Amino acid sequence: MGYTLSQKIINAHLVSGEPVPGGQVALRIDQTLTQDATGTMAYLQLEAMGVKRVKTELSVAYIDHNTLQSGFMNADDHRFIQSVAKKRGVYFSRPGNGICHQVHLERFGAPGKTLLGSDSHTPTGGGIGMLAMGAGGLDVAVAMGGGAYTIPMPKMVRIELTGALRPYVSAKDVILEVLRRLSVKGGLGKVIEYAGEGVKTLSVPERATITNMGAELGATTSIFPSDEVTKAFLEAQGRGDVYVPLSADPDAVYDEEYVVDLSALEPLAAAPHMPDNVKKVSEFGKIKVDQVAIGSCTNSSLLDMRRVAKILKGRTVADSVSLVIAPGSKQVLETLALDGSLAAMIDAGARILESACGPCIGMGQSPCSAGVSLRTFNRNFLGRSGTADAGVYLVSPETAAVSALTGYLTDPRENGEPVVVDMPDSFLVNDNMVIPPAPESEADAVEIIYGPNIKDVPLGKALEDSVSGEVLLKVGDNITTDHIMPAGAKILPYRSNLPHMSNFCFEVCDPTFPERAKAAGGGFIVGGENYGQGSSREHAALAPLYLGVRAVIACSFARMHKANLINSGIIPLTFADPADLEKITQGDRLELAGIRDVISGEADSFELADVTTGEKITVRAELSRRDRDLILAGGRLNAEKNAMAGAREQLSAVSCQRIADSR
Ligand code: MIC
Ligand code: SF4
Repeated sequence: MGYTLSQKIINAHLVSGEPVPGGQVALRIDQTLTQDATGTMAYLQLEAMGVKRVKTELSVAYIDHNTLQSGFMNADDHRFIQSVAKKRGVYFSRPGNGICHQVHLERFGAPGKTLLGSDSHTPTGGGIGMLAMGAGGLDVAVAMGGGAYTIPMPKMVRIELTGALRPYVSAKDVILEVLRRLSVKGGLGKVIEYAGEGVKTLSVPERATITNMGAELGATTSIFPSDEVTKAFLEAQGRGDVYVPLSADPDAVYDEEYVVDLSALEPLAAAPHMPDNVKKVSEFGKIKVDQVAIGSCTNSSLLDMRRVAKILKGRTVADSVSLVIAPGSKQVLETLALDGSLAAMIDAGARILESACGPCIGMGQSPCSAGVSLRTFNRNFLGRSGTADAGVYLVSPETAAVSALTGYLTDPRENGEPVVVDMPDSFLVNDNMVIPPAPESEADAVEIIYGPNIKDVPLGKALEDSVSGEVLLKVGDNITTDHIMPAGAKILPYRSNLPHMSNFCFEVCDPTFPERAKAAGGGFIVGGENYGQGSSREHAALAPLYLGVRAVIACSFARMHKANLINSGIIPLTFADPADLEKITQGDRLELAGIRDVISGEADSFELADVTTGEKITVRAELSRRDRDLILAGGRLNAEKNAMAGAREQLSAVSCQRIADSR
């Protein structure tokens, strides 16, 4: 029996574990990336672990999320990251150089390598045949220190692509179609491999759009083969030397298989407020549009931008529409400036934003009240745009550009003549915005600079014999990390200040949650299916930890959030019978009697007592031995404290220093 493409990469990086269904695999990580919103925490943790120099083949710190810099906080965080990067051996991609995933694909990614990023859209690298996964900052910090990354061995899904896309139908429509079929939880515990004749009709940026939004399927990662198209892309980036051909064996066995006929696809859109709420654009009727936003790590490549420019050229954006465009990288933006595309965009009335995440994470450009915003982004979760009652539709760049001109959600095929753009044989390469680390011999002299906004990483406490408390919040299915720990211009600046940030925990669901949690001295959260889907942000576990949450009981969990809860020492429990969710009401008092013994042992199912109703509910601890040990210790930072050379001493020394500095 042959191997799938991801099984081959997993086998080549296996440190320990059994790569069989139900097993866990610890993988050697070749490359890491961080972005600034998760990076400060990751580097604080790296410092806490006492890692003198990163041990990966390549680690890059990007600044792309918090680039508004309203107030000193973000600028301080960036200076901190830059100083750690220089000292510890990490390349530093300066603000303005672009969105981490776009830049990494262009300048650093390599087929067959493993990449771990503190951002859920790290699987963008699957577009060039990398096994690229998102993780919480602590897991990335451990990988930088040379530690393995452990995941449940994923199931294998093959999506065979046939045919070729027709004009005005785009890679975004491919992944929207996959989301329509599989849903936002359809990829849980799975790797999605693309294969078939249709693959070679797709360029690398198109493949990357598809693997990028595999995050919205909840997949561990998504991957394309590395072939002649990959080779040409890497050569055009001046990096042909990293090319290796890679594909699945013809007799590889998959757990699930699907076929997507590219030639049968039509332009699609995901309606508010979930990326799988997908219909054909032509089926939506006449929806008036207030804002169009083009960019994000999903759709900001040169290919996307040139298509947009061509559609806009010589025309004017509709009176009622605000069109914003953020090209994904300096390379893309500079090329557009030189080839006249930028002029065409500006001339049509587009507002050009810097190469960064920007509106995708609510950093500006929030739509008007009850506004309709068409976005080429990957997430349309409630409130993420910064306007609570706005409706965000996820669309392709072609649909976005044509609709910006008409003022209505428009099937781009109505634009007429197909849009044909060329891709360069060689991209404009200038890495002057990437600062290499100091040589190891000079690293001791580099000072790490902390700002007063940077506070301690909260630490969990060792698990007690029994845990009891109130159900502080009960929520439904598909709760995202944007619900749990929202981002946006108001909150994102406090990513290194958990005491302040936690005041906004669950703001979208119930703004009284933080106060109530503090008053109750902590307790439980109860949720439905796919709890914690979306981003990798460990803040969605650290803020509840700070507020005293001891366990989350849900019908099922998203992979990264479950790992972040475990890393924080919060117990993720599932209902043995999901119908039991109905038996618990917010405010009930729950008790996990003898939980320490349960977690110390092997039992995976036991009873939770609802003291208020007298019900006994069977819950499951679907946890490996390693997970259990982390929870017993009160989280990963605690568990690894020996290896971390006095983590807490260092953290408190650092914080004493910071308190002294801020006085
Ligand atoms: C996102 O798209 O939600 C983010 C912001 O990039 C997050 C990371 C974060 O919260 O900092 C992600 O996707 O992991
Ligand atoms: Fe940035 Fe948006 Fe991509 Fe997240 S999804 S990395 S916020 S562009």
